[in-house]
Amino acid sequence: MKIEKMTLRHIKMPMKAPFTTSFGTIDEKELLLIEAQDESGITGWGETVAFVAPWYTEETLKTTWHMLKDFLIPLLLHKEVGHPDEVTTLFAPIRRNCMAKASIEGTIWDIYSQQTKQSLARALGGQKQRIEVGVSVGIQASTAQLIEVIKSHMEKGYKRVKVKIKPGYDVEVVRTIRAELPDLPLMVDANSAYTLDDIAILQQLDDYNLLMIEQPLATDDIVDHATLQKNIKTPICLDESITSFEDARKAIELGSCGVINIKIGRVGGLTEAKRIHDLCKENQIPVWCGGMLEAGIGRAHNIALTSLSHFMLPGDTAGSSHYWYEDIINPEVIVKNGYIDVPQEIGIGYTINRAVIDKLTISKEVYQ
Ligand code: OSB
Ligand code: MG
Repeated sequence: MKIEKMTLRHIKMPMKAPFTTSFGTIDEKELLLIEAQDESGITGWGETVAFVAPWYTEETLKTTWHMLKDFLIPLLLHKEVGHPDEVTTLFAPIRRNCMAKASIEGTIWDIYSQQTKQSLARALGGQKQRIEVGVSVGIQASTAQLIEVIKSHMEKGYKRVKVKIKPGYDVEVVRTIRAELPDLPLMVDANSAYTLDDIAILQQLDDYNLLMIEQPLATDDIVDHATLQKNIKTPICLDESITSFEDARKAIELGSCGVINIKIGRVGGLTEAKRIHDLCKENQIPVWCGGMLEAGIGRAHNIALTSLSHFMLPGDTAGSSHYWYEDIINPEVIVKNGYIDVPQEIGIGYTINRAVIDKLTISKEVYQ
């Protein structure tokens, strides 16, 4: 295929409920959509997951726009691409900027799956017909409110609950949840809010039968996490620290984690995500698909990726209605009894809702 035209749109979506982590609150989501068209008129879509501020990783909406416009789009436009894996080679001269790379690589996987007349899930090698999903709950105003929110998600059938923690909002919160909901499949995510000085607090979390503790220490660390893992029983799940296959290989070698959360944007695309999946499978490190409050296109890519066999734990891919009044795809993503059906249609398996996208668009640029 040859990409002959790319359209970049900046959209802003109101969220049904604000989402609070150890670093702040998001109450609306801004993102870039990339629409790529090949020489035969097939279009593929991608979505950026970087936030407006660099609290999760260093990328932001504006850095992804800059990388796409000034480097990545020029590298891809009018070039012959055989297989989506080749995009990694094409982008090799550009350091990091994983979220920008992933968003554009997604368009190529989408077009490739349409060209080869298969679902995106199948093009990636996915076999599951349906995937298990959980839900990530942000920091709430009170523990009573948190428990109410958790109960409402359990009623909807979600397979596990993740709660955000931060220093001062941790052991006591987990103790209260456990007292009320002893059998809940529960995990916590710190988004890097602790250091090794907090080891005594993190050790106390061992008493509450948590599935895992996600990213307790620094975003770029795998050394201190290895030390921590030797001192706690609960498996550590790395999120921010794993930005590539090489990071995953080293973390596994060092014993820095027992679980890895794979996010397409964080690792630079579906090809790298699949490589990390395969590595973890070989090394018996369970993986699950993380979430970045994606709109429908990113969500569809997450569902396709999660259909790979070693995504053996419920991910953070909740249903569209958990986040959005109106999603940018049709139908929206539906969760039933904690499962999402993996679309079997050609491509991502959802249609793009251009009317909603037009309504949400702040600006747009065309490259050809
Ligand atoms: O750390 O997994 C995270 C949301 C934004 C940024 C980082 C994270 C999250 C979530 C929510 O936990 C996942 C989701 O519902 O998409
Ligand atoms: Mg996380």
